[in-house]
Amino acid sequence: DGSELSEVANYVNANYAEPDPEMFGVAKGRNVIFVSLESLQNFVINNEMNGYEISPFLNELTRDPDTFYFDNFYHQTGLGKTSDSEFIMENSLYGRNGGAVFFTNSGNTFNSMSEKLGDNGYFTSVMHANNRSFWNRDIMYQALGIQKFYDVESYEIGEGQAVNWGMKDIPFLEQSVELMKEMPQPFSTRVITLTNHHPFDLDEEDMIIPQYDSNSKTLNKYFQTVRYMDEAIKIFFDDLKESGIYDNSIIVMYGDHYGISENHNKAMGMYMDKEITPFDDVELQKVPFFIHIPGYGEGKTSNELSGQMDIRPTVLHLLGIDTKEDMQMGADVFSPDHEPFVIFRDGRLVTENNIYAHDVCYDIQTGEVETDEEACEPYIERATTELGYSDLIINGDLLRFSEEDGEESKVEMH
Ligand code: GP9
Ligand code: MN
Repeated sequence: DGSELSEVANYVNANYAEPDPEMFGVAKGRNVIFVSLESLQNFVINNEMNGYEISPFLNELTRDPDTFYFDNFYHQTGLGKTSDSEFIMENSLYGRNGGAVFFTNSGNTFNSMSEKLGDNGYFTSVMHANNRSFWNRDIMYQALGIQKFYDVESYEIGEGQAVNWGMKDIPFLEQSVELMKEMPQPFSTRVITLTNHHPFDLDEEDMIIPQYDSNSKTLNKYFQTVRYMDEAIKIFFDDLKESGIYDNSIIVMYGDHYGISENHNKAMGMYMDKEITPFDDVELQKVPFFIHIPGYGEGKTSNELSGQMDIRPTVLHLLGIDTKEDMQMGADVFSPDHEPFVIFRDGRLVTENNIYAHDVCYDIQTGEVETDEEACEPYIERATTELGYSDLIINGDLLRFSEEDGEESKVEMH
């Protein structure tokens, strides 16, 4: 009921991080183009495989003055995979423990980033060349107040333009820019890539680098599909520049979740030249996070410990939109008060000094078991509280008590 909501609100308010006035509104009025980078883990960035650069364009971006690159940033998804990442960045709340919140709670009231952008005059959409009902997106997008879903029917998939799960990233992104040209501005859209998806199949002609040579076919092929996606993003930036959309936009890109599961630890161990422990497993959950602001000039690589929960407040603040009243579990990464603390859906956690995984508290510097027995305790308690509050909001549909207009929105299909 309402009293549970105010208990959660107290917790959220206590953790609110005031935006940095230097950053608040630096992208005010611009379009925002989110790019969900399928299965992209951070370990490939600025790294190579048997002498081949894996992600040359993204690597270049890490050194680009118009780009902030976060190299200590974690995905926080659970079983809902891509859909969980969408849920997290829209709401700054955790997905469900046992299943995809996109299926279990699509009837809830939310105060999503898209809805908020819509209230601020933005045209909001998602672009993804898959069936609209996959992950229950068509229904959940209504609850999230997304105005239009450019699903597979918005795209023309020519001969040779599909592989693996569907439309290849290069033609998908090319056609997406064409569709963006028709959008009313300012717009906010989330472009969801697909080619770098398990089992990482590619057509011969799209293999820019060779496969790796471990005992895991999955890992071997992963490097190739990452390389392909990187090429697709490069072309996407060029197309955006050509279209004239680029200068008045910001481009926010994030890895949605891991691509290489623990089942491939032996092969990962060969690649990383060490045995993969539960400690390493946590660090492997880092995904790249980029904020590209054309013309900004003061971007850098940030080592701030952060995660997907932080996307919503960070981006809204860059656009000059306040989030003080919002029920968010994350915080603005640019805020001086941003707390370096990341909680996973399964209860694992990362602090500045420790990683906690499967009942063991590790020293983050050495990867060895932490000698201070109490080091992780307060954070474990915080994690339990925070996950519990997020669940309370979702299970109790508590945000319906804070809805002012109570309007039902309708998502338009292709
Ligand atoms: C499917 C795409 C991939 O539409 O989002 O889903 P995933 O399996 O990564 O959750
Ligand atoms: Mn995915």
